[in-house]
Amino acid sequence: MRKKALICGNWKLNHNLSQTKSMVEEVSQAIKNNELVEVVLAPVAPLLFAACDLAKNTSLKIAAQNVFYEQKGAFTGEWSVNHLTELGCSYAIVGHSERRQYFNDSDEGVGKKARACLDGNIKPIACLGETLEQRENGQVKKVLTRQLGAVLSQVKESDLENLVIAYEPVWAIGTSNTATSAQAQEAHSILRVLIADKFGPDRAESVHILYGGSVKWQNIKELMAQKDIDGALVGGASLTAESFLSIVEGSI
Ligand code: G2H
Repeated sequence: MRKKALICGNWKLNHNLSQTKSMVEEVSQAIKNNELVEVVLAPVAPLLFAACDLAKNTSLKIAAQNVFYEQKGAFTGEWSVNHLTELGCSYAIVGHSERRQYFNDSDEGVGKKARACLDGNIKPIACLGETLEQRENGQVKKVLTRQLGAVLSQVKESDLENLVIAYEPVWAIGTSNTATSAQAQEAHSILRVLIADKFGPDRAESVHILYGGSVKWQNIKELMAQKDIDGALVGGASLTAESFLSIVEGSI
């Protein structure tokens, strides 16, 4: 049986307090009878408190867009997994390509963030994916192996059902160049096999592997029809309730 689809809206640096509140209310209301999709929204960090408060007692889950791997100490500007747990977050995105590109997130750091999440009952959504140059140089498998290896080195077999991987080819992010469903499936299959090589095929099936990169209502059905695509990480098209909900609907 196919596992429950997971659709996460990554708002990046968008939406103020009132926009966040009204979208959390509208989305949580709209999905209240939907048991087929795990629906997650990731607002900016300062608004997580408000979002978690409004989403509690609903089936909508809230994600942080980032988290640090240390629990406390002299790390100005950071927040820990414990803070996310206290707020009522369920997920944290780690290693998004924008974090890797602009804030120097490293493979090793992403692995440590995933470990910290798993230790604190926050499900990590660990992002990875190749650049256009790497794709054109035939390095997709090599890059995915390196990036996923850094995460899997921190993961135990018992963590797998709480681990989410998001394949986001950098060349498809915010560009309207969605990967074709065949390109996405090929990459997801590489990732599934890498997980199976370490933990066995049955256990590899329990990991959600999301696709991200210009997902919209027009392409979600075809993406979700692929064997190894279990959901989507949605940026631009998650910014209005109407657009995001049409993707949630289309994922079923
Ligand atoms: C990739 C994605 C969300 P978009 O960054 O993580 O954004 O859907 O705008 O390409």
